[in-house]
Amino acid sequence: NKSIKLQNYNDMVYDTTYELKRDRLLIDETAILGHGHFGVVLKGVVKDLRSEARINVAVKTLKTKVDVGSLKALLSELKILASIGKHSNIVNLVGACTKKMGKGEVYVCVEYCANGNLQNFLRQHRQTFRNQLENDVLVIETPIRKLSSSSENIMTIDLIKWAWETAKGMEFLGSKKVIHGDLATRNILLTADHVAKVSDFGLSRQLVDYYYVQKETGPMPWKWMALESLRDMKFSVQSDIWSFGVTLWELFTLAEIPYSGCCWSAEFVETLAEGHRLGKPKFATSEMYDLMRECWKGDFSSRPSFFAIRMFFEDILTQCT
Ligand code: ACK
Repeated sequence: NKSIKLQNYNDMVYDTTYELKRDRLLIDETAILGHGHFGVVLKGVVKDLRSEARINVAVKTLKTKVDVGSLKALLSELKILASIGKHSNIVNLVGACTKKMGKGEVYVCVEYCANGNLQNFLRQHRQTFRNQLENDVLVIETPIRKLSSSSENIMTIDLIKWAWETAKGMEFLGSKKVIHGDLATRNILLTADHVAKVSDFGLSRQLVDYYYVQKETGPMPWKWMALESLRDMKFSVQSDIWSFGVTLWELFTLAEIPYSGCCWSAEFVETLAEGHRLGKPKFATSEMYDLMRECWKGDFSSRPSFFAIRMFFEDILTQCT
């Protein structure tokens, strides 16, 4: 009988070096970036104490001050972000206002990612996408590059770069024993330079033990969830690998809806258990599709690691440069 210890947000100490005095944060109340798990995400600017530099941030706020569940979730995200340190492929914490605020009021400021979420970005660039696959072989005449503007055409090489960057972010999270729990292209953000960063740690947990069992049943991203998560609500780094596989599938279909037309049902879980999986994306090689299928293995211990996935894409990129 495995005892599952979940590092509770209450046990985790928030690193107060991240605490921002409220007057260092200027919030643009009119600039709503979007709606998150717990509330509105607003655009803001944080003034650096020493250099007087101004950093663009996304400010996460709560829907209502009385919603204890959302407050807990936002504090949990804050504490995880503050404890794991920074990585170039995660949306890093800039600071937070938690003290001397109204009751139940918190502002969590994270790096601003000017190009929004990857799902929207892919959909917006579908029409002008340049497929670089010919008979299942990548034909790359342009080496890895920086997109010069957001209106530029995207190509297969860009999808590969975003897959690699996401894998690096997830490898980092895994090394900190953090499971994301909601990995999907909607939760990957693109910076002004089109670097992919893993975002939205609202459902994430820091593991003490091997896996955790979800107790509360809220809305679940079931199309991205591993078989063992759907059946037994078990989450682990390996269940994040499954979700990564679905995220790859989204990338290489330019953000089609997985299992389109399918509704949540017990039969859905049954068909997965019987071995039914998403089909090969139009813009992926057979090798990439094989990798996705590895991520969706029923036996979670047979799935590849984020290290192996990162290396898979790194190898392709080094061959292209
Ligand atoms: O792609 P979007 O319109 O931009 O949808 C989401 C929405 O808020 C809910 O999460 C936006 N958002 C969240 N975090 C950030 C960020 N760090 N930078 C820019 N936009 C953000 C996001």
